[in-house]
Amino acid sequence: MKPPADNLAHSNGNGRAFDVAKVRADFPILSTTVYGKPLVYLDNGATTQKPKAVIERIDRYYREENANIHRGVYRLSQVATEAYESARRTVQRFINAADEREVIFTRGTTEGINLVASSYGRATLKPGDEIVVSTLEHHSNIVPWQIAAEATGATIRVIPVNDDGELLLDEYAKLLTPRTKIVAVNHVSNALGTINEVRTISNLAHGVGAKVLVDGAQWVAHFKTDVREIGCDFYAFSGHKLFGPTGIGALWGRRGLLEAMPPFMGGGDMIESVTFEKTKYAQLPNKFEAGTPDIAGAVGLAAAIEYLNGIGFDAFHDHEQRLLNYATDQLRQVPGLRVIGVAKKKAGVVSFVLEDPPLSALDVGTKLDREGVAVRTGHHCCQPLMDRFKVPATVRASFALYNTVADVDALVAALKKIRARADAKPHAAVARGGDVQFAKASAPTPAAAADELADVFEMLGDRDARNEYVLDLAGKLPNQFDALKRLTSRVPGCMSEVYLVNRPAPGAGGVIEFAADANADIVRGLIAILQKLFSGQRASEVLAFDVEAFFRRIELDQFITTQRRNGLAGMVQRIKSFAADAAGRPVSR
Ligand code: 7TS
Repeated sequence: MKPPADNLAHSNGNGRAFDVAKVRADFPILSTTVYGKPLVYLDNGATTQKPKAVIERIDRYYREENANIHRGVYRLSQVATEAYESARRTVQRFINAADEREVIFTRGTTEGINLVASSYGRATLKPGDEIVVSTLEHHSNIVPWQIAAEATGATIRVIPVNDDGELLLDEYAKLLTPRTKIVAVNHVSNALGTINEVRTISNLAHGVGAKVLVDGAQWVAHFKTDVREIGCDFYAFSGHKLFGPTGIGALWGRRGLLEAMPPFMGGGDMIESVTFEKTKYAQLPNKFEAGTPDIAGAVGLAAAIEYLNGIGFDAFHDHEQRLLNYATDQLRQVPGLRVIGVAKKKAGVVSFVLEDPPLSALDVGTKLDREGVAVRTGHHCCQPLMDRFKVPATVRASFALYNTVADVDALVAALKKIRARADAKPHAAVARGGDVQFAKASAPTPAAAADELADVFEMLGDRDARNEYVLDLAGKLPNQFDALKRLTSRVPGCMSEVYLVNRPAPGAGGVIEFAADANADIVRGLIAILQKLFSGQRASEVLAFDVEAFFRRIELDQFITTQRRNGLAGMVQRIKSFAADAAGRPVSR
């Protein structure tokens, strides 16, 4: 496929020229470098970058307009109030809401959904009622409903997807009955990019009297939003995925519904009068905005919307679709790459895995980072969807209006390089069937092993050198993933697959050994570190060793994320439990 010429100004077919270079110049971060390489930012699904117009507007707000709102009689408070309320009207127009009072400022999509699940859900749901969500949902459109269901006795039903990642609307129609009270679906799937038929979904739900919440987190930055045209009852989105600041978002709801709903949170600014006998709540929208809101955030969000309006959605729609098609086509040229989610209607998101032989998403993401390419790896807060596609994680590139063909080329070139290097690398000995290799002691005690490791870390000094060392340890760990997978269950808490078995060391009383493997190199390196510390050591010493203190000592948090730490904690827990059994003691946590 010939690369589309989107680095140059071109007409989008609607007669409006879209000049991506000009747009890029509005975003200061896009001209920065990482590891000396130009930043290729392809994680817009997680958050978008901010144009100068937004950064400068927030700056101006704090320099010239800051005061608390809705309460001061003085001039500055009136200026701040007007900036905040004018932002509400900007959002109202942006989503074509009928009334500005229908726009509630929230911290983001998550809070908007929680507001509805908690207030509307708990006030209306009864035992036997049903909430319909889809397989494509982000955890933030699943868990709040589970909490509401638990509190009320309602149950959750799930719309299935086909192998392309499209919702099965026939199956959805069959789920709808008079018991259905709420349908909650996203407009665009963050993990796969599928665009959902929210208008049809709303119509069908209304046919059985259910209310509909649409999670617009991944839609609003890419397509025009019209809540009245969709016909839903609630619509939630986040400012930070729309080129605005973090910590601000909006929930739109039909006025009648919002008026009937109880408050979500209590506090200042949401009341009309308070006595110890009876408190009267304020009118919309204040009823749902307890406490001092993120005023600067709302002002920044309005600046982001105005910035986008200045460009026009029509102007960059074709650009994003062209990038999506080009990326999908180019990525398929990478050996062993499989795209997950090939819906007919998609936003600019490509999720993929590398197979034959598999490379873990985590390792691919880490290596892409070294090339300056920022992508998201993991389950994308969509674990049920990952289960549906039988993958633990994917690598996801997600585009915004400022991305270019050159960004796609950089991603694809880096992936080809990663693939070629992995294929060329000799693998450590592979254990078969029963002959799992257990590690012997690396030092007389865990404390002595810890001192040795700490010395190496100190000598290596910087984060990069330490990272290399951990990857080097990974390279030396025997490759026994399949054998261990057959022997034992997965260690919980880790995004990559980790298998770990313990045994009493043959011959030596009270000594334990363990073997483990994972499908991500960095995790294999961590396994090697744990083996150096604990394998071949006395169970009582393993139990007594303060592993958290050791992790702090080697500053492990410098190069491992919280999620990897959860996995590490899962491994430590399994080793310590076994040591406790071997020593005949309860495990202390
Ligand atoms: N709904 C969808 C569809 C999302 O993609 C996200 C965030 C949320 C809700 C939650 O938004 P928040 O602003 O309240 O956090 N999605 C992602 C993502 O795909 N990668 O990081 C965050």
